[in-house]
Amino acid sequence: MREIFVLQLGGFGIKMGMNFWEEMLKDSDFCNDQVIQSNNHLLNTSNLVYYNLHEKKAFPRCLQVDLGQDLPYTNMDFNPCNQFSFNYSSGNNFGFVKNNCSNEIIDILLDSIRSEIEQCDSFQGFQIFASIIGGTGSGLSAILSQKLKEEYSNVITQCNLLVPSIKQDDLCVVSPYNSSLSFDMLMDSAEQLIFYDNQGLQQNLNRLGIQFNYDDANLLVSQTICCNSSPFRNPGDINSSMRKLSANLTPYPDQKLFTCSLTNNQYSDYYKEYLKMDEYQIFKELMSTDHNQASTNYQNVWFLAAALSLRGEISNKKVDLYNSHFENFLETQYKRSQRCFGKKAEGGNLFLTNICKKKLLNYEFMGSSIINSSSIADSLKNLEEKLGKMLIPKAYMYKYTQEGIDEQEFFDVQSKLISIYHQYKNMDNVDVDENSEYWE
Ligand SMILES: Nc1nc2c(ncn2[C@@H]2O[C@H](COP(=O)(O)OP(=O)(O)OP(=O)(O)O)[C@@H](O)[C@H]2O)c(=O)[nH]1
Ligand SMILES: [Mg+2]
Repeated sequence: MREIFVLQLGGFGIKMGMNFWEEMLKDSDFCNDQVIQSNNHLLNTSNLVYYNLHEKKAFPRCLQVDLGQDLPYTNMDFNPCNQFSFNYSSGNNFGFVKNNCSNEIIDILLDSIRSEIEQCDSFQGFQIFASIIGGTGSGLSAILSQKLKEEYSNVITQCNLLVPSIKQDDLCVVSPYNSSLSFDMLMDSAEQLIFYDNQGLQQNLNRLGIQFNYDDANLLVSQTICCNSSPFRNPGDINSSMRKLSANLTPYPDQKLFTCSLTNNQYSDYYKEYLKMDEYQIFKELMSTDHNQASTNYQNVWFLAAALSLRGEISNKKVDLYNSHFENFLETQYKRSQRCFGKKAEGGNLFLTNICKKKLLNYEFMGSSIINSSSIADSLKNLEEKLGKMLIPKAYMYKYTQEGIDEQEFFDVQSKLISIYHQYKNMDNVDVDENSEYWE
């Protein structure tokens, strides 16, 4: 058993996480309102990664925290000991959360996490769901990730983060401050940072003929996380784990920023279309900009590594076959890797592909990807530019300095964003024969 513990932090983290658990339930063999007769019963189920036994009920293994408001109603049962709402208003301010939550509240949360982890058999890591646009999600994810790193240094922390969109403005005027300060701490403490943004999610929904709304956007993200983590829960060709994912996706320590795509979803019209798809199309979708759930562009970028999680009756032979469809593209990417890693990558090196034969509901095929590409430079540049614009007049900065954040911190974070941006961009400049239009 390799358990994972989920932390749902702030408004987005909690709402999207609720969808995630509903998806997980569809993918599991028993419901959480079923009374568990014995530990043996639980041991025989495949959900152990996500469920624990408490008062004869199996609950999602998670912590849900919002500072300012009550948690939303849901049909599912969660362990009440792991649900927290406090009478604070963060004022959309990362600084307020960092200053006011450091001791008292964080200790309560850590106790709760500790008691869950103690019950685990072979704990493998944390998944954090949060938006780093507002105050609560940005502050709590950063502080908790740092504390967890100190206490559980040998496990993996994967952060699924809603970040500011590139072209759309956020509802929160101070989002550049919150996102940058949180990003800085997460870079030091977490192993995987996966970016989603509402512009990217809107693009996906519009493609399916759906107007953007939070419920559908959250469903899309939750299904993607569910599919991406299915190799950890189900038997597959490679015995996957969060650590294996990290090892394969992260060639250099700072290059741990990822984007995600999903091929299929619950919308029936689209599903019918999807039935006609073959492996070639699945693969193409997983690598195409219009399926990217962040608003970064895959054209003319370098794919450092990708993990594909495929579900359904897909054979290894077919996977090899679709690799051969993309010979030109792969050849370009391989040449890049030869320049950058001193070693020419081969199919298996670039793509960590996991096939899980167990279907999810009635979906014949579905697949998701986690991609480490230099496209993420778009998102970093966006963040740095928005931060830079606010730093010149130092707008709203007093609200953060009042909470104990030093002015210099903002400028240090800006330098860090620029430095990581250049690391990705420099890789793009490796001179190889381009086959840039291939995916679009
Ligand atoms: N896709 C999606 N985006 C959301 C949702 N809720 C909020 N957002 C976006 O995320 C940003 C941050 O919102 P929250 O997650 O509510 O913020 P928070 O972490 O609770 O932080 P504060 O309320 O500022 O303390 C908002 O400005 C919205 O742009 C949601 O359910 N789905
Ligand atoms: Mg909130």
